[in-house]
Amino acid sequence: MKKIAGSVLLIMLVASTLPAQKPEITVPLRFDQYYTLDQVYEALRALNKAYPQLTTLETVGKSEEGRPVMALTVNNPKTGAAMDKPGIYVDGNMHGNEIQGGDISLYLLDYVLGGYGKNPEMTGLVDRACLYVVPVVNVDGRHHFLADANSPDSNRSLRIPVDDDKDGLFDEDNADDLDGDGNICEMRKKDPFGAFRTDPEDPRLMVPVKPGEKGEWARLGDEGLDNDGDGQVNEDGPGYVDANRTWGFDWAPPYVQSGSGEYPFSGVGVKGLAEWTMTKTNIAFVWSFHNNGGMILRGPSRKGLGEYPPQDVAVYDYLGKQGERIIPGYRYLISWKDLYTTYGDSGEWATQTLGAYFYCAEVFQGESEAFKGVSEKTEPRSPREEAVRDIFSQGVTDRERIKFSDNVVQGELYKPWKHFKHPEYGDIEIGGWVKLSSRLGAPFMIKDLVHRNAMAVLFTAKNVPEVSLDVIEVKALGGSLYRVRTRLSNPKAMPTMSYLAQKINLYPKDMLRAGGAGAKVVAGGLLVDPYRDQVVYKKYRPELQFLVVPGFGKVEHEFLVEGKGELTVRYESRHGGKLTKTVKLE
Ligand SMILES: [Ca+2]
Ligand SMILES: [Ca+2]
Ligand SMILES: [Ca+2]
Ligand SMILES: [Ca+2]
Ligand SMILES: [Zn+2]
Repeated sequence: MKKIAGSVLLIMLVASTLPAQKPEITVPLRFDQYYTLDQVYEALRALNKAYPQLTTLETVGKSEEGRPVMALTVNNPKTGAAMDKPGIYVDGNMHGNEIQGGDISLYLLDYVLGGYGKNPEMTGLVDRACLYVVPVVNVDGRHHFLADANSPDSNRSLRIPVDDDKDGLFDEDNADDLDGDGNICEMRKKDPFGAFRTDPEDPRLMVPVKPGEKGEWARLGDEGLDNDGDGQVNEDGPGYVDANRTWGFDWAPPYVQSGSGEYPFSGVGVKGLAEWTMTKTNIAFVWSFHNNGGMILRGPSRKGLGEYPPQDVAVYDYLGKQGERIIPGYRYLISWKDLYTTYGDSGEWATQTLGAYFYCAEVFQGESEAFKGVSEKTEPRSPREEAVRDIFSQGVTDRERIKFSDNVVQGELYKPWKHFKHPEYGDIEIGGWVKLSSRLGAPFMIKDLVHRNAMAVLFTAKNVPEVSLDVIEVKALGGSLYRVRTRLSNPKAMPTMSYLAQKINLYPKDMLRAGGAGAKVVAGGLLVDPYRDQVVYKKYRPELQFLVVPGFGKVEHEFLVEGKGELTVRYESRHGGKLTKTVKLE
């Protein structure tokens, strides 16, 4: 007895000297598990603490349940103010269950900041551009998805009560975790008239009965009870206001677009985020991360909005095709055409009101859970067929996925069917895919997913405009008259203003001003042909020229200046930054 008591005491002493149960989050971050919401906050604080000169951490809004929506801005103030540089904005987890975007955002931050001063590509990017990252938009959603019992598809909404079945009660009948395992799985009941029978290949799966075949199982839907006794089971869960259908451009009421909310920006966290984003007029490119299907989607989000100008499509195509190479298996597609129509989504809002380019990435593909050897691969179908079947993991059968679960993650993705005494249905079975499955890759696959998606972001980030201003000629024309020619060039894919923003006249174009204390611009205009000295002169105020610097291109101007001394040429652009050059008139 004495000896046992002594060893217990020793264990207690050792335990008390061990570090606290909750490990502190340290930089560099790890990506071997999905971060909980609290860990996302902790990781952002850790990044801010590790790189205080390069980062600003802000709360841009508060959710329905009072949780902060946080943004980390990466900018090097030594090379200029954030607003004077092209901006790249990244967000994730707008849908509560689509958590990977949070982890991709953290990875991107960790990678860029960790590479600063070590990797010349990252140093160069941070020094010339500004990165806005909001890892988790639907903060309540991420919290509840991971903390509560859910299925892979549940808990998408903002926490705004909505009476889905219009019975006067709000959110009165959510799914119920009957067996208390933290997952909302599926219910089934033995029934010779059921529409399903046991899969002869794998008895855990079911296949539909063919005409004339005897049934075996009735599928009863998500695990749960009729909480309000209205005869329906799980008919009114939390919400539903969809954070990605409530933005203020091309919004439509719920009878047109389900989940849009009672009015645009009815979610307080999303509204706060939108207000903050609207002040960041330097944002040239926006990425929003969702799951799933392995897609890089561009707009328009609705056919009726019309195709974007061809020069913008060329930018999207160039970046999107590179994205397909960086993330093998992903497809660059058009959202309304290849997926579905949406109203009031964040992408069209960013495109049409911020004048940014936009991609929505639907990360994770069912193919990554295929269970086939090289020699078992079927011939690829046409790209269009491949694209369609891949959406929502249709490319891999449940027979393959369950073998993947069995053999690659030792059964962790699927709960075998187990008997349960249901108060309404009687003897039933509960089983099926668990919460962290289906749309969410197993933890061992997280690193590959977050890395490749972050690298696709970086390719676009490196292609925001990088404008140089050069005075290419100062020529004395006799008397006190000088001919001054300037060149604005941009070796990157994106122009300094999208062609859509130009088309809809969204905001003033870039400005180029020339002037000096003793010098007056008497004529000025676009140099359309430097070889033949062809200039299109601007009639009024020739000292101020409006222009756009195209991607992979240049724009040249000519000023006729009268006077002496110095001439200063200043360039100012929302997406192209600010530049100044001074020359002597001689
Ligand atoms: Ca209701
Ligand atoms: Ca509801
Ligand atoms: Ca009910
Ligand atoms: Ca229920
Ligand atoms: Zn989504």
